[in-house]
Amino acid sequence: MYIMLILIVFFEEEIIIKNRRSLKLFKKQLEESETIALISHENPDVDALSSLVALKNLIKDNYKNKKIDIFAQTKDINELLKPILKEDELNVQNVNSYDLAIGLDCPNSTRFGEYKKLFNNAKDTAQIDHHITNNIFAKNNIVYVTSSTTEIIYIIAKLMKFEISNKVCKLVYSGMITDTSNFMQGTKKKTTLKVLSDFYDRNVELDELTDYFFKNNSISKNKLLEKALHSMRFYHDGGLVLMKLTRQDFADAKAKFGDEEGIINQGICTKGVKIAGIIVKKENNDYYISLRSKSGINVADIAKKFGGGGHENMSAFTYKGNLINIKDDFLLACKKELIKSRARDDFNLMF
Ligand SMILES: [Mn+2]
Repeated sequence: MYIMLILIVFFEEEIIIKNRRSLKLFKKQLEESETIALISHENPDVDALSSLVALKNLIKDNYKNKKIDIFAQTKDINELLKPILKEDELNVQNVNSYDLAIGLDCPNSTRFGEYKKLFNNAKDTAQIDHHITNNIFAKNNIVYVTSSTTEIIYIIAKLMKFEISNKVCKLVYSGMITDTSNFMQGTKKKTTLKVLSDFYDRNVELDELTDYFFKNNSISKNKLLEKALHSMRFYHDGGLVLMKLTRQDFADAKAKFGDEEGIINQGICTKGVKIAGIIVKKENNDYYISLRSKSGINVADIAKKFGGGGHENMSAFTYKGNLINIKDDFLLACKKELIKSRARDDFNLMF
């Protein structure tokens, strides 16, 4: 009991002081709603899908008689993501309208894609998100910049004294490691380490998840990586590297959209590079641009200029149109960030 109390105080001081009212309201919203829709962003990643399934499980395990459906617009769930979901679990609307819609891992309501309407039509709304660029669009906003949305879900579950299954812990960890490239980038907070410490105490098998997400590249993904490496172009004295993947590249590698995830790390891991970008051409005049940076450089600000967002060292935006139209502005935005840069390559200068 005493340990539990300390834990709650610990988590409380980290996140909830600002959000105490939000959390109380969230509890009330859950209690008062019979039908709940959990909605994440289009083209969901591991954190998005794990958040949906983890929160669904937590509600099911801790409340009786709640109808919960989960949604995220997607054309195709890639092989790596498939095991997170039960078959036919995603995007099945079992009731006409929902008492409560909860946005997960979604910095703005546009990112709900076709499920934006469903969110807006719910009687009540809430959201849980970790993006620094969050638009605070729900009635109840639990926004806390940390490793992943799953981390926040775990903290909330802890504070609400929920029963937390091992399965939920594994989903939480999956979101945490994939959104931080195994804690190499993204955000780490004191709570991140506390959650890991909890998992350690619980003896949750974590290493096999690391293997699954980071030592499990398909041959087509490796072929796609080869194409991306070939396309590398350096700008601003090697401070910026850009890679590009076309539809033809995906076809040649027999890869699917989503397989490019992680490839950008090869760019940012390059000596001297402080900003890396990968441009994925989805259709003619339809691009997805993902950015990474070394510490001290804010690529969320760059993405924001082009209608996107994300985290300080990890961001993205979509662009519909001819890339030529934004090329100069984009290169200039990167240059401005590079000039501000404190990122260092020299080991001796770090001490
Ligand atoms: Mn996320």
